[in-house]
Parts: sequence; structure tokens; C-alpha cells
Amino acid sequence: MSHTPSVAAPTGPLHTRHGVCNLCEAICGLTFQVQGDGAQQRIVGISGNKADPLSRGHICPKALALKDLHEDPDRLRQPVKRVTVDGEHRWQTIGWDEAFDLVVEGLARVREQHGSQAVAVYQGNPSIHNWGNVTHGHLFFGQLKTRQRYSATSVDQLPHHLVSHWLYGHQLRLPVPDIDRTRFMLVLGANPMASNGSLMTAPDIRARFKALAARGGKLVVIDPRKTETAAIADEHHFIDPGSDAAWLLSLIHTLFDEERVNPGALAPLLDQIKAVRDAVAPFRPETTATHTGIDAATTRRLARELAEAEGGVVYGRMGVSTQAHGVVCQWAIQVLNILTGQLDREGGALLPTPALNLIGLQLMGPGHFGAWRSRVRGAPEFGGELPVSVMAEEMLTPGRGQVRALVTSCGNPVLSTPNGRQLDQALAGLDFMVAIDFYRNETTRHAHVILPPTCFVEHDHADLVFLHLAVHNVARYSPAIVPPAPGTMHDWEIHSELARRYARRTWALERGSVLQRLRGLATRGLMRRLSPRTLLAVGLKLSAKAARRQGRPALRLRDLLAHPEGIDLGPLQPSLGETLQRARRRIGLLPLGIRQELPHLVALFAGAPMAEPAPDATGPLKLIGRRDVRSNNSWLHNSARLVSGKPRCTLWMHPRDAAARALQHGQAVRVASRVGDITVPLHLTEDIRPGVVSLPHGWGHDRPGVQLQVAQAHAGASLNDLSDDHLTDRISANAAFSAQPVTVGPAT
Ligand SMILES: Nc1nc2c(c(=O)[nH]1)N[C@H]1C(S)=C(S)[C@@H](COP(=O)(O)OP(=O)(O)OC[C@H]3O[C@@H](n4cnc5c(=O)[nH]c(N)nc54)[C@H](O)[C@@H]3O)O[C@H]1N2
Ligand SMILES: Nc1nc2c(c(=O)[nH]1)N[C@H]1C(S)=C(S)[C@@H](COP(=O)(O)OP(=O)(O)OC[C@H]3O[C@@H](n4cnc5c(=O)[nH]c(N)nc54)[C@H](O)[C@@H]3O)O[C@H]1N2
Ligand code: SF4
Ligand SMILES: [Mo]
Repeated sequence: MSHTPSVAAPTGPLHTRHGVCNLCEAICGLTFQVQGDGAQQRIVGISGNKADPLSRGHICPKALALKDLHEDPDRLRQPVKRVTVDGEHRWQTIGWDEAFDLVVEGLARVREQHGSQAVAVYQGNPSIHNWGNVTHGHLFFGQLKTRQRYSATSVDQLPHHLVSHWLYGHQLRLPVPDIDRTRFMLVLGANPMASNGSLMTAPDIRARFKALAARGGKLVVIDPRKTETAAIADEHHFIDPGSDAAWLLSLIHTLFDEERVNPGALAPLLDQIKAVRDAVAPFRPETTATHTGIDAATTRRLARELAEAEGGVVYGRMGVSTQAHGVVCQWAIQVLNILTGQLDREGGALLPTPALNLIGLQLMGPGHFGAWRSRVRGAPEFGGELPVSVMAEEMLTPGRGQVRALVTSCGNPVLSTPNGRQLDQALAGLDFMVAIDFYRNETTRHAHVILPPTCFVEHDHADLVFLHLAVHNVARYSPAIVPPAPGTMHDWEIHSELARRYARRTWALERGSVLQRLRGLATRGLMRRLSPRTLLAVGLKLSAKAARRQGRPALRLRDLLAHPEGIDLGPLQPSLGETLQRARRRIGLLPLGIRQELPHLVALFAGAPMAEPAPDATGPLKLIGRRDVRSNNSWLHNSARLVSGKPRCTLWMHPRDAAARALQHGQAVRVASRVGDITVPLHLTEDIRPGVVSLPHGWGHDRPGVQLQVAQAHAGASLNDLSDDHLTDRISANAAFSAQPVTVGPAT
């Protein structure tokens, strides 16, 4: 089959429609040119919407992939089931009715035979980007009554949630940099120039950084690689991967040592300041310098600059979240912002106040930690989910509670979670698997049934989560850009229908009184008739009181409909102190989990200085990740325009390390870790710290049974065939991707 768009050449009238791009957290406002009428409508142009109060016309190359995705012949538009003929897997298109029956029967049977804990759920990243999953995902998943729940959170931002839960009483109280007004921004382990910002919805980050420079502000980047963000920063310091916790503790140490602790307006709410002072006492910048690679004078100066800034902020993302000390890093970042008075202050770190607030409406719980543990390894749950690093072993380890069935939605854990090969093997051995996804990718190829939802431009959208993380308050609702193909279903409709049929099928398995069960049925029956849009309208109504209290207009759905480009709700305002006071909550600065962990960090980083490795050493190198503007995790490589040009799945290495191993630029190298090995081309650059190598994730599309023709022709290799499922954050068991030890040699 040739890879040609499935749509005829456009004819008919031209329409202009406003929408958003929800591929990444920036959620840029877009203007679509659509040609034709009825079912024949086709997108002929996509541009940034200058009227959008948040993105102000910004667009990146990925936005055009919304059209490619819409037209992609590889994208599934009807359910498929996997059948085995003469030992070979074949895929058959089936109707929705048959597909739902197969799924419900397959899952119910595993539950009847092995109990509800034998069914696992994995929800990937677009579960948050596509609002139908946010509003309706819980209907069906909740009914499965399983503690075997996993998501992309535990290969990503789990430490942020845990720290916010501990310090501010809610997992979603995630302060974001007030980037448009700050005068000093210290960035660790984030590369917003490539990622467009994360836990910081800040479209057009380049313009925002330029404005920071123009008002005399300063940008400082701490990263083992001289990234695209480091390249435009005022200062960049290479750091040894995985040592950030020690460096951050030294910054806190300096604040106490030089008497610069000044928490400002939050001071009356703080407890345990002295305990923090004692805890960081061993971390003198002079002691940690040999571990981090950042000299003591620089560390002390940056602590001072933060303390003195009239609006300054420390911000850390993936690089400091997905490492062995991820929770300590995120805790230390919050403590730095608090002790310098930069939290809840203009130009510092602030909590956005979205029109529809999931915390205020109690639509998202505050989180809980360690309420139960995984069966095999004893890893702690957070907020009802287990860390995905344990998912494969829960499938592969026999015994009571072994996982035998899986539902995935919006995810590709074979490429995106540690030790992907092991998970590949585990999925192949499941009794039953179903995937809600429009691609047959490296993960969903293991499914018995795939239920494909409509794609982004075919459904309406309002951001329910990322506006809690936006650097400027806005409200937006975007209708669908083009009508869905006849006979297709949205994610929320798939979830509703699964919930309805599964409830009927498993009625006899449910516990609780008949009345309770009837009430459950009625709630689900009601919910499945309410579209996300109706729920948005209700949510806005319920938010009216809170809006007036905060001095904001009480918005209705019709206001949003009248302004498809978005409504400007103004800059961020201090609100955390007031919120905590209203909830009668104080901030305990040294949670028990941190207090118990610090002695380990003392042993690692505050003891004897580390010996400098010899320049010609050929021992293990520390592997870190890398993002590129034209990739989006594992799943946009089927857009020809996004994979054109030179191969990007290359290993970056410092020339010194290459010379020590007699390796040349461009040659194929074998990279090996405890769990596996891959072969990739070598790219030499001085922009990486000696001793460190870097690879992007989300490649490795050469597995059999995948239906992604363009991606297969640009397969690359998967970083997560190397990452070790046993290297995790010591507190939360979030994946510790950074600083994984690997050896590199010529490919044979
Ligand atoms: N080594 C390493 N690994 C990493 C990372 C790293 O930096 N290094 N980053 C991690 C991070 S931050 C993340 S978030 C994860 C992402 O990991 P995952 O969420 O597991 O994977 P994605 O690559 O985002 O795949 C998304 C899938 O959702 C499907 N999809 C897209 N839109 C929709 C939709 O609207 N509905 C449905 N039903 N499906 C949809 C796509 O077809 C695709 O199959 O990867 C993580 N893995
Ligand atoms: N183009 C593009 N945009 C994306 C995505 C994508 O795949 N492509 N993914 C989206 C998703 S799901 C997310 S979560 C965000 C992530 O957004 P970011 O966190 O901004 O993205 P990364 O590029 O992974 O940045 C991590 C940085 O940490 C550095 N690093 C690695 N290890 C260490 C360490 O030990 N210490 C320090 N200090 N730094 C370290 C890396 O060199 C890298 O520069 O991006 C989102 N946006
Ligand atoms: S930065 Fe690019 S991918 Fe992200 S929302 Fe904007 S246009 Fe989409
Ligand atoms: Mo992510």
C-alpha cells in the first residue's frame, strides 16, 4: 500500500476556523483554513492565531502534523481485531458493536477467573491533552476496580505532584514561573526551547525569554548539555547528571550560611525552617562542587542572585524529575522559592487561577502516597497509581494477583517506559489486551482489539488541566475543525459505551448493596449522556462564586463560544497564601519522606570529594535524554514532514570520550546497559559534558506488526530498550532516566 493521503483534492468554499493545537502543553491558538462542505471538508492551511491571548500567534512545525494525522492512511478509523492464522497475526476490521462485545467479554472473563487485580490500565500522555479522556475516562476505568493502574505520570512529573501534595496539600497546586514578569530565572533539567515548556504552559517561549532579557532580567541554565535553551541564556553551567539534589541543597545551605532567608508574605504559614537549616548543614557548596561540577563561588553567587531578585524563580523539569533523587530535587526547588520569598509573589512562582478549577470543584483529589504497594517489588502508589517501572514484572511474575489483561489508552509504553523489551515480552504473554488508540504502534500491536477514537481536529476541545499551569490566565473553548468521518467515535463516547456494557456484564460481580449498585448505574447512565461540552457548561456555572470572590468575571459557555480565540483573564496573581489560610493549612517545610532520605544524600554527596575521571577513561558513561522540536514523544514520526532531513536518533558524545574509545563521528555504535543494547549513529559535539551521552526517546519503530509506514522507514532505536526498570527515584519510584550507566563501543 502506498502512503498517500486518503482525501481527494480540495474543492468548494473556503472556511476560516479557530482552534488550538493540543499536541504539547503550550496549547497554541491556531487558525485553520478548511475547504469544502459536509464530509468532504479538508484542512488546507494552519497558522498561528495572533488574537490568542496566550500564544499570540505562535506555532511550531508540529502543528502541521494535525493535518497529517487527520489524513494519515495508517490511522485507524474502524475497530480492528487480531486473529491468528497459521501462527501468523492478521488484523481484521470489525464493527463497533462486535468490538465492544469482544472487549467487555475478554475483560470480564479474566476478572471472573483471576479477580479484578488481574486487569491493569495504562493511560498515556494524551489522556490529559484530550479533554474527553479527562471528563469520561474514569467512568470505565473506575469500574474495573483494580489497583493495577499506571500512567505516563511515573515516567515524568510524579515528583512534582508528590511534593505539592506534601507542601501545599494538593497534587495539582503546582506553582509556575511568572515568566512574563520575572527578573531572574534559574532553569534546571528543562529545555523549553525544544519542548515548548512543561508544567509551565508558555507558548512562544523564545519571545518570553527575549522580553526577560529586554527588561534587564537574567536566565541561567543548569544542564549536562548545552541545550537550545542554554544557547540563549545569560549563563549555562554543565552539571554532572543526577547530582542536582546536592547542588540545590548547597543553594539552600548558602541562604542560611549567608543569612539570606527571607520568606516574605508566606512567613506566618511556615513550619520547620530550623529543621531545614540543620538538614542542609552538611551540603557546603565547597563540599558538593566535586560531585556536581559547579564551583562553590558560582553556587554561592547564584543563591544570592535568587535571594536578591525583585521577582525571581527556580524552575526544574524532566531532567531533575526523572532521576534517582527526583523528589528531593523538586522539594528543594520549592524550598528555595519559599525561603527567598519568591513563592506566591509577582515575578516569582505563582498558582494560575483557571476559570474552571479542578481543585476548587473537587474534581481532582489532593493525592495520597503509599496507601498500598505493588505486589512484586513493593513500590508505593501515588494518587491511586503504581509506578509504571513495575508494570512488566507484575505481568511476568506468577502468583496470586498476577496481571493477565491490560487496557491502554493514549499510550505507547513499549517505547516510553523503562526496559521496553521486557514489557514487549510481557504484553505478548497476556490473556487479553485492548487499546484505545488510532495507531497500531509498538504497544497496541499486542492488543486483541483496538478501538480507534477520532483525532484532534475532529472533536471540540477545552483545556481542563493545562490552564492550571499556564503563565497567563485565559479561558478557551474550540469547536471541532472538521466533522468526524461517518461511523467514528470520540474517546469520551468509547469510554461511555464501555462503561455501560461492562456494568451490565459484570453486574453479578459487583459488591455493595443493590441500592448502591443501582446508584452507580444511574450515575454512569447520566454521565454518558453528558458530553464534555455540557460538563464544561455546568463546571463554569459552579465556578461562578469562586470567580467573583477572586474578582474575575463569572464566565458562561456562551462567552467562550463568542470568543473562539480565547478570553484574556489577566496575569497571574498571588493566591496560594490566601488559599492555604482559607483551608487552615500550614506549610511543613521538611516532610518525613525528605527527612528520612537526606542521610543517604549526605553519604553520597557530602563526604569525601569524588576522584576526577582520567581524560582517557573508557568506563561507563552517563546516559541522558533529549527532545527535538519536531518530535512528540513516540507518536508523530508517521508525519513525513516531521521526520525528513538527517536522522535525529543519534548518540551525542563529547570528542574526548570518543577519542578515548577510538570512535569517529558518524559511525554506528553499540550502546549497552544492564537491560539491553541498541545500535545508533554517533554524533560528536562539545555541547555535552564529558562523561555524558545523550539519546532522544520515542524511536525504535522497526518492530514487526506495526502499521506506521513513514515511521518504519525512519525507525531509529528505542532509548528505553536501554533504560533500566530498576533505576527509579528512591522515594516515589518514578523512572530515573538520567545518569543511567551505559558502555559505548563500535557496532559489530
Ligand atoms: N527515556 C525516556 N523515556 C521517556 C521520556 C524521556 O524523556 N526519556 N519522556 C516521558 C514522558 S515525559 C512522557 S509524557 C511519556 C509519554 O509516553 P506515552 O504516553 O506512553 O506515549 P506517547 O508517545 O505520548 O504515545 C501517545 C499515544 O497516544 C495516541 N493518541 C494520541 N492522541 C490520542 C487521543 O486523542 N486519543 C487516544 N485514545 N489516543 C491518542 C497516539 O497514537 C500514541 O499511540 O514518555 C516518557 N518516556
Ligand atoms: N518537541 C517536543 N516537545 C515536547 C515533547 C517532545 O517529545 N517533543 N514532550 C512533551 C512532554 S510529554 C514533556 S513532559 C515535556 C518535557 O519538557 P522538558 O523537561 O523541558 O524537556 P526535556 O527536553 O526532556 O528537558 C530535559 C532537560 O534535562 C536535561 N537533563 C538530563 N539529565 C539531567 C540532570 O541530571 N540534571 C540536569 N540539570 N539536567 C538534566 C536534558 O539535557 C534536557 O535538556 O516536553 C513536552 N514537549
Ligand atoms: S508549541 Fe507546537 S506542538 Fe506545542 S501546542 Fe504549539 S503548535 Fe502545538
Ligand atoms: Mo511528559
